[in-house]
Amino acid sequence: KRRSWSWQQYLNEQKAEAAPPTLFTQEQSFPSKRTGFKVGMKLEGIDPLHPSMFCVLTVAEVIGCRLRLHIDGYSECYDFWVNADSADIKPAGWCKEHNHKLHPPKGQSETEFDWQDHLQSSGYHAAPPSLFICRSTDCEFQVGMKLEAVDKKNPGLVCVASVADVIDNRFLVHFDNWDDTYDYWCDSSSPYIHPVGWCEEQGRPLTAPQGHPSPENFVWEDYLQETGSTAAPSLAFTLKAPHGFQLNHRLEAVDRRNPMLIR
Ligand code: MLY
Repeated sequence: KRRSWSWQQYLNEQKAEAAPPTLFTQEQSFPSKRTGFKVGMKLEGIDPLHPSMFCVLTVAEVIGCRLRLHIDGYSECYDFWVNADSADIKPAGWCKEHNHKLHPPKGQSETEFDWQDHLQSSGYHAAPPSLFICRSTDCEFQVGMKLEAVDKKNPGLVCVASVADVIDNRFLVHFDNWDDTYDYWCDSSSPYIHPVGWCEEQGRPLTAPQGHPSPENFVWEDYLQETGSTAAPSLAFTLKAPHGFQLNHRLEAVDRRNPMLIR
């Protein structure tokens, strides 16, 4: 008896890959959409006031698909809301696995913090990794690359900036010699970032790094040399975030001429 048609067999025969389910983003309709996150679950995530910092978090409240997150060991006044599909949250253990610094709960040292102990002593559980959205890890920007970026807190300024961190398809813009409170996460399609040389080309002023000996005479070439860094390649700046689909990915699609059929 012939075996019925199967995706797995077909993909093997065609030496093709299934388009990853994560590429089919669901629309989240707030507030009716439910989320699997529950009050008390613990996780890791970006502190919105210090975007360069990953902190130990607890879900404090859930409404629809929105979560109020509490930073362990700190006052409730630092609690913040995210959508459950936020790119800013990661499962417990993510930082260690991806070589990122995890800011421990207040009062604990970085070296002594241990997730197992923390969960055990608090009696809470880690949010299951399946609740977090998998994301494309395509990013042409690398830590240390230089660029010109708008300071979102002073939007009239385009400034000398660096890629300070890369996670999935996003990167952290940091302004040279300023503190991290000006930092922000963006992807390659952000309208706030430009390649080295953009200001000159546009005849606009470029704000030099803080403390630069002669900010009026800032020259990229010299600065790159002094700092031993490279400019982010201009081709890395895109119009639209890359979608992640690749040539030859196989998928199921409605036949438009016969919309009852999914082939
Ligand atoms: N007047 C402000 C401007 C700060 C700009 C910081 N950007 C470049 C990151 C100040 O001096 O604090």
